[in-house]
Amino acid sequence: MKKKRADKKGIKTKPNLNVESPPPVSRSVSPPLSAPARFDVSPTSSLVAVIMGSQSDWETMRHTDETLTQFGVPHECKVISAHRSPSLAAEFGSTAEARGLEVVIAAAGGAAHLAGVMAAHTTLPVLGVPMKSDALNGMDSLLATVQMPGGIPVGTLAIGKPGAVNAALFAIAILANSRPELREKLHQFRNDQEAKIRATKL
Ligand code: RP5
Repeated sequence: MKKKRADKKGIKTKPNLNVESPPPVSRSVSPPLSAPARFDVSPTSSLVAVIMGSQSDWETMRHTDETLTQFGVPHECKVISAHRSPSLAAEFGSTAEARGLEVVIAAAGGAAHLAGVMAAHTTLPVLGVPMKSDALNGMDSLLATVQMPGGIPVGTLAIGKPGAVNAALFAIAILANSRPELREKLHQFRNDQEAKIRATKL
């Protein structure tokens, strides 16, 4: 229970609430942080979008680009940051399906929220690639990407280059469900891989 204030003689007193309020401060209402500009929703020939939080991620994500190119999968690569360009991220995610994309691959490092933000805005399959960060070797990126709340899935791949390559192969496997020619290329890829292992002499 709260005790009432008491003066030095022990007589209980009420707090003085008659304090003059300070003069009103003039306020102006600021415009929104970033005015939403509509993303170009015109259809794309790309089946896969490869997006990354920074240009510094390209050194890793070029392996996704190269793998998709190797399989002849039409794709587009863009820098979109969940934190530095939040409106663009929301626009890209929410228009991805209407543009004709079928898979989104999203790479980010550190507080890596890009894949999660994409998944929040689209029901297309979203594959997350955690970048190997300087500070924590990619553990931060991995946990930020993989620990999604139930209901908003992100398929998270390995940290760095293996994840970048596998994100492309996973996207191709998804597309191959309705494209026999891609299924055939995937089988050939696996066979070539095995042949190399069998032929390895130490
Ligand atoms: C993330 O922050 C990016 O995905 C990148 O991995 C990391 C560092 O970005 P930069 O400071 O190199 O632009 O958003």
